[in-house]
Amino acid sequence: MKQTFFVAFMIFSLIVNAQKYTESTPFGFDVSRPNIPHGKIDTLVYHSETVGADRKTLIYTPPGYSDDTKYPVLYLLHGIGGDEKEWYNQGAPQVILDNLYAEGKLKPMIVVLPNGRAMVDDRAVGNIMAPDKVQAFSNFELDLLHDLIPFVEQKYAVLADRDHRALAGLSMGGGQALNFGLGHLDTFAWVGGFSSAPNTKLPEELVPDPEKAKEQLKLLWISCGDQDGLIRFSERTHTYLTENGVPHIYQVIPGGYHDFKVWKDNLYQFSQLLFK
Ligand code: FER
Repeated sequence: MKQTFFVAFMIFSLIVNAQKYTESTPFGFDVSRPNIPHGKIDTLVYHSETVGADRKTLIYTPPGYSDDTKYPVLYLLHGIGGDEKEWYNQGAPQVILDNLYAEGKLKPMIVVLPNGRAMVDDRAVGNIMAPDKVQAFSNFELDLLHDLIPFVEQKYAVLADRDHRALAGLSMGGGQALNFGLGHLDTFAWVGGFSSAPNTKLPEELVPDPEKAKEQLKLLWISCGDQDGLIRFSERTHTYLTENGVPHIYQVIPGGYHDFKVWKDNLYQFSQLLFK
């Protein structure tokens, strides 16, 4: 009898693990394929009234981008040690997304990779934890809403409404995405926090009106590696959302640390859900 239970348990485990496996990223998802169409990464400069300076942003346009079509936009934010090039240098978003387009798995979208440290010297140098630098991640809210989004929307062929705007980020950028996205549901309908940092507002401040959030959100994605020392910030948000009946995806990545393995996996999965 014991043996029967053991065998049944083993079969059950295999099925559960197989499902987990198929959910995660397939081999080669982040390896550049030469024989498929490629999108384009450009560095642009916009004037920020908020900061009082010209600021850089990277922008990825999808393969076959044309001014004759209007595109939705994902704003994708970096972490405390990064800048507008962090995703590009370490996360290969252009490779991951090119590959997804080649497989027909992605709605065509523009991806904006801003510098989320809204201050005159926005480089990730010196003490990246210095209070003025941490404060600059919070100040980015106004830069994003009043300077960057209007710039993107006059420069590119963009669907300029909440249903076609997504905001996501990693760590400090995850906190920003949850704070600004959930704080401005009239601007963003798609929100994702990857391994969100301690800058994430308390859940009851993030979502003071669960009914409104339920009505307005198209997607709320929260994820974190189970080995990440910051997981409690994702967990407490998830618990509150569950208690208040706000639909969301909560993904805990087994064996996941605070690194780009997790964030690339997140981008791969999150991007496929957008604008559908
Ligand atoms: C902190 C720990 C981590 C913190 C920020 C972080 C502002 C951010 C980490 C990252 O962006 O990777 O105490 O305080």
